[in-house]
Amino acid sequence: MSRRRALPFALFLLPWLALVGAAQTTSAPRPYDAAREKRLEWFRDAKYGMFIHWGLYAIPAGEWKGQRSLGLGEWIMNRLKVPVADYERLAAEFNPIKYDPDAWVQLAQDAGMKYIVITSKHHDGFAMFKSAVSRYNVVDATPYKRDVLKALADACAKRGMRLGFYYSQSQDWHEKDGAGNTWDFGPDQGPGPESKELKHYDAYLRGKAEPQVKELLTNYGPVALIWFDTPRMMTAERGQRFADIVRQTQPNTLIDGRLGTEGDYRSTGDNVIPPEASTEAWETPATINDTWGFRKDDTNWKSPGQIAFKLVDIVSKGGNYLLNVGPTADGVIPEASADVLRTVGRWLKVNGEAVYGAGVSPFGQEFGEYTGKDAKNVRGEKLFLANNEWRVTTKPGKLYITFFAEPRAPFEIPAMRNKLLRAYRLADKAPVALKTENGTTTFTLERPMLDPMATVVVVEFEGDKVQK
Ligand code: JFZ
Repeated sequence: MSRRRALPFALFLLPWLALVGAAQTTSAPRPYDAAREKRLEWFRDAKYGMFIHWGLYAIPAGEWKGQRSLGLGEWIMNRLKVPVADYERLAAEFNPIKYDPDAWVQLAQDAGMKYIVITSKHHDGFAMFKSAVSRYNVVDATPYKRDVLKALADACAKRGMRLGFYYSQSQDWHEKDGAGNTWDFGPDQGPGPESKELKHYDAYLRGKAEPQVKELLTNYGPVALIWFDTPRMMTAERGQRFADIVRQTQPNTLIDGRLGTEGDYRSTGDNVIPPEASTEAWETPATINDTWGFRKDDTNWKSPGQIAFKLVDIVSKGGNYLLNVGPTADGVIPEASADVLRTVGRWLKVNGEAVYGAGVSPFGQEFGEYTGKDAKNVRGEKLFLANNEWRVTTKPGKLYITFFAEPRAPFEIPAMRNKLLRAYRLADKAPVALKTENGTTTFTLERPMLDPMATVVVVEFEGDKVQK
């Protein structure tokens, strides 16, 4: 990215870097690494993935012994300070008889998603796979007795879907030496700037987290990526131990941006879409409602139009969209969320050329701007007023202009020096007339718009890249 663009992007990244506590403290472009670029090739083209948060927390689904727990469904153990001895008993109830991994993969494909990332072990410490280092896993501790990740890996292999695993490397509320469980095992660290570690954190890392990551990379075929998270107390040295396990076991497996040491791509804050484009690989993890793990009271599903906009917005800024679903304890992805995904999938079937493998916007004015007033957003940052009416993605010799609102005036193509050749609607190839006057080219999109949710106009130009 250009220097002019790099600064706002860097400022934007700082707050979430602080939150994540990652070792990365700057978003300065990293030195070119040919091996990393090679690993990232599929990821950069894929653009759209399915995140799945599934675990024991789907049983309480936001309510513990009649008490509603606010916030993220998968955090219920922490929010209500449920003792390990009580929470553990959920395992004896976990019996997802409706689980159909083929149906999940089919849904991801119908949705137009190109990879799946599923929680293998969330902060609650429960492994959704057979593990030799902890009996607290889906095979050894539940009546279901089957390895749900293995079944998903097989379904993915059969259908040509890439599969990655979320693994909470740092927080493990089930283990006395893991990070995070202060209610059973006391604080992780002492007070003051020294914040001396009070647990045998390395014993947990070496005894459970590292061997389990090794198991994931050994027993489930090719692993597209490992999605580490919340790197508490993850020093560079500890992070590197995980990175070494990944590289030594499966050299092509990607590492996300929340390991605690440099990964292959950057992860933004949850549901955060940056205001500017970046050519570095990045991903926004996002919820389809307001929780990751299933909550029975959360049906605040984003609409297909909102999701289509976020996807194109992200792609036009160079990122990937990892959109989450939260299956029930029975093993069902809530039908209302599946419907939303399939609607976006139908749009992608017709308009996917503007998304998969597409490059960033050569312009940027369409993203919006910071307000000149003193307004702040809910994160306390200077308010960015996003413009959500249209976005631009690119391929050699082509601009894809996606309209999320119907243009009611001739649309001005932002200034560029390349000769413009022709324009047409992507969905039906209907020609769109270009009109050039005083060096400005406009077109008028027929009303009503072909697809009121989002209509793409392709503008072909001379040369591969936009010259400004
Ligand atoms: C983490 C988890 O704690 C959460 O349960 C979920 O799995 C989510 C995908 O990741 O939560 C985070 C991590 C980082 C940020 C926000 C929430 N962040 O950087 O803004």
